[in-house]
This record gives sequence, C-alpha cells and structure tokens, in this order.
Amino acid sequence: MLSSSSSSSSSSSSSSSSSSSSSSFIVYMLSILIEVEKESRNLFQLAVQRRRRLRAKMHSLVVAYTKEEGNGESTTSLMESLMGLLRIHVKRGVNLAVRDARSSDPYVVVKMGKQRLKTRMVKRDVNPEWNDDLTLSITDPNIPIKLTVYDHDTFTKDDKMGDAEFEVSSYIEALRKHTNLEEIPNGTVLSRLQPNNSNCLAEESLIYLKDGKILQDLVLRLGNVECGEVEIQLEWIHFPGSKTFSSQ
Ligand SMILES: [Ca+2]
Repeated sequence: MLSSSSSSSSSSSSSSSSSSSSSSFIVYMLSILIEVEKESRNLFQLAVQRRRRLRAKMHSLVVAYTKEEGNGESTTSLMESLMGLLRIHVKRGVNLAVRDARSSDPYVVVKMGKQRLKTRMVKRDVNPEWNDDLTLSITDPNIPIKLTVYDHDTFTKDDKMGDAEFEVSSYIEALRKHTNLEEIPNGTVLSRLQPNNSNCLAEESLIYLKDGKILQDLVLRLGNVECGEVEIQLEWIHFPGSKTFSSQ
C-alpha cells in the first residue's frame, strides 16, 4: 500500500516534471522569441526615428532656405528637387593675409546661390584650424560654390582676405557612378582633378572612398589677395527618398 502509493506518487511526479520541463522549454523559447521580436521592433523604431529626424532636419533647412530665398517657391517643390546635402568640412587656412597690425581674425563664408553659411572666427591666426562643418542643400550641382575669407574687426567693417570658387559636378558624377561601395576597397581613388587656369585648385584634388563614404579633398588657392590657401573636404549626405542616386 505504502509502496504502491509511493510508486503512483513517484510516477505522477515524474510525468508532471516532464510536462513542466517541456512547458518551461516552450516558455523559454517564447521568451527568446519575444526578446527577438522586441529587439527588432526597437531597431525598426530607431530607424524610423532616425529617418524622421533626418526628414525634420532637411525640412528645417529647406524652410530656412525658402525663407531666405523669399521667392515664393513652395517648400514641397524644393523638397522634391532636393538632391541631398553637401557637408563642407572647412579644415584650415594656410599662410593667410595679414589684415590687422600683425595678424588677422579669419573666418570663412560659403555661398551657393542664395544660401550663405559661415564658420567660427579664429582670433589672431593666419594659419587657423577651423574644423567647422557647413551644410548646403543641393538642388543644382552646376551652381558654383564661392568661398570667401574675412578678417573679423570689432569697430570697422570686416576686411576681405581673398576668395575662391569650386564646383561639385565631378564629385556628384563620382557619387552617381560608384553606387557599389561595398565592392570597392577602402582608400580607392575614384577621380583626380588637376589644378589649371580655370579652377582655384592649389594642388591635385582627390575623390576617394573612405570608410564607406565618397569624399573629396580640395586645397583652394585664394584669389583677389596676396596669399593664402584654404583646405576643405566634401561629404555627401544622402536624403532618404531622394531619387538622385538609384542604389540609395
Ligand atoms: Ca581683425
């Protein structure tokens, strides 16, 4: 009696333990599935948020641009004609002109059409390291970009320290041509531009692939001034939804 009861109890406990172990396995699997699902939902939400932030940034840039334009062109049509954003990393000035007693307080102004952006000012330095990013919205890559260096003055009008122009058509062409970036080794030079009489290049300018991005380095020789060069780097920021680059 005792043994039978014990055996029955042991058999019932063994069956319950096997069913509880399989149900705990299912619970475990489910919890993993839920975690995976939650994780992918989080990633999706992050991507959505990032896309929304980019769109908001684009929108505010375009609105600012439209306001500045004052030409009544609607924001929507500008959004449609927008190819993307061009980030101009203004690295440094080299051997710039002296406009104060011994030095200058240089800053850079970049203009494209009616867009106007400027870097911070570096006090008393004719070899300034600005390391400032200026972002232009690009609708027509054939519009030249003009860069002017000024000497900041407190009580008088800021003096000019030279200017230079450059175009982004070759850079855009490289972006259009090379959409299979994962197949190109890091550091590959995609295009070279030589200095000549019709451009403001001080030396050969390279368009190359670095860390999955196509960049262009330019050293601009300043004109309308006795001396000075400005080093910049171009980086394209793809705009989600832009039809300019098929693979993006
Ligand atoms: Ca000054």
